[in-house]
Amino acid sequence: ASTEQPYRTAYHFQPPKNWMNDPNGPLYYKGIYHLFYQYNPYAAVWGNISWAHSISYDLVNWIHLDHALSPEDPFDINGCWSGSTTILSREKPVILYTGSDTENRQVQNLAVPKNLSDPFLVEWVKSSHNPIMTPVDGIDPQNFRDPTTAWQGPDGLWRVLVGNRMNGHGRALLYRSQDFVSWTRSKDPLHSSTKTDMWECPDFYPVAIDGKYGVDTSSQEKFTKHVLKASFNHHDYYILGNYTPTTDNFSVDTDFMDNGSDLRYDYGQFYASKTFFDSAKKRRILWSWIQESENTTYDIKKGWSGLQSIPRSILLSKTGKQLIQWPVEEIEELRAKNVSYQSKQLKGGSILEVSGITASQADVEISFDLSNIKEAELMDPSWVDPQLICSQKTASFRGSVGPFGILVLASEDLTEQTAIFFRIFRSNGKYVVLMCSDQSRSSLREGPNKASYGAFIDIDPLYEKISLRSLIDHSIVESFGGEGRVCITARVYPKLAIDEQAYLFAFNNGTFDVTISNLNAWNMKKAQIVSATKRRKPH
Ligand code: DQQ
Repeated sequence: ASTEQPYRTAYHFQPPKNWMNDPNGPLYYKGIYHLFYQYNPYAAVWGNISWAHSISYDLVNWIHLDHALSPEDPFDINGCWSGSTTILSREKPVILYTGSDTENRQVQNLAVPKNLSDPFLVEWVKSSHNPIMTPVDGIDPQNFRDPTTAWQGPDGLWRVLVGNRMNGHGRALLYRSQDFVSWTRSKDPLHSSTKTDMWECPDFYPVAIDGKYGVDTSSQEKFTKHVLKASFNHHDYYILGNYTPTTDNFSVDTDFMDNGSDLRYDYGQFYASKTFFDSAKKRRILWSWIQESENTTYDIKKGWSGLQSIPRSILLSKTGKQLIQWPVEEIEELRAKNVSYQSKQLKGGSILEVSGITASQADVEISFDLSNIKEAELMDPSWVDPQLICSQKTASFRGSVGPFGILVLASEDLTEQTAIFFRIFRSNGKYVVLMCSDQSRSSLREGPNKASYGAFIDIDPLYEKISLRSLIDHSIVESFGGEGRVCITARVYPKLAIDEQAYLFAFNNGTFDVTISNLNAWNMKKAQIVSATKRRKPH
């Protein structure tokens, strides 16, 4: 960040300039992490979509390479849209992606590395068989895109999903292939829903039951559940179920938009995400596009648009009912100066400044002990929409047990603040914990969208501390409640609280006292993100 560019981040992935959207084909190969992404080489708005390509040894520091795919062939002339990579036998990675063809039809294409002995996989060759899947047999050519990473069944055939819309509803088409070039569509989609619109960027992968490790996409381990993610309605939703590879039957535990079930990777700004299996550390890692919350005119003015989330490792929770996400451990290498408190009482209606670190670029962990939990407010049965409760009961709205949490990217006088906090309610002898990210006072500027985000979090405060971790990086705050049970990402654009003028506080705006059992805050160093492009010419 600089005076002219106060919203550039220090340790989130971003290209030097222009438009970026979906992460594509993330991959670990021969000691190197690869990230491809939807990119406009010419402007800070969507268009001319190419696959930009960057590599890393640690998921923190990155080197930008030449673009892997550019829209220059009849089968992708109107854009090289989203897709995935799959590692075939004998360590051969391939790309499947959507092309928007000469007639603006969506088709699926294949590309392979030009030179497998180049560990950076800089050059990619599009298959002479392209397009390899076309919108035939009644498939809507405008809604046929975003192939997943393929997986291999016990019969040796490869399977892949493609997002699709039929009669206004979302579905994941299933294709099978022996040779990865000729694909046959299965009669039935893997899954579909009448309650959602088009599914963009589907993702389908196993997670271990009661396990500490991620699972390879083609794994046939028994003790797994499968996750199906689809992007629609501006959010990334997922469902859990049991997948039988012999029949390709996916029987779900809960379905999309079922009564009250609204499982999302993130309850803030987070879209078109994609996972991959990291065979080096045996973990599954999630990447996601984090959009701006500002208007396009401002994107053009600042010359860039879009971030990627900090990659998160994903596991199934002990309850088996949801996923747990946590920033990859490598990000902790950037932790520098630390301040910490233990057993600090936070009286009702009080605020505590956490000084001594650069609060615009920080990693904060805090946990709370509640002693007066029985005094929690009664939950009104009509309060079913957590985001709505968070936007009505903002951080400045007094409660009993809560709101307590942190104020980040705050100005010294607190006129600017982004509040991440919890409120506890009582309901039928049980406790309900609400987590909010309140952007309503995040900026004195008029332009940004300041909507609040929120979710209920599966914590029983009688038995557990309430914990929060927030990664703060100039214009993004990624928050993880209850050790990764609820994630909320917000984009904010403070006018005063920039660089050294940003402050961090813990606060309790309930009537009852709470105790900070532990607080740790670190300055974050800047990640090294550099360019090593040969062919790209300046425009
Ligand atoms: N972005 C891509 C599409 C995808 C959408 C185009 C999701 O392939 O459906 O840039 O953000």
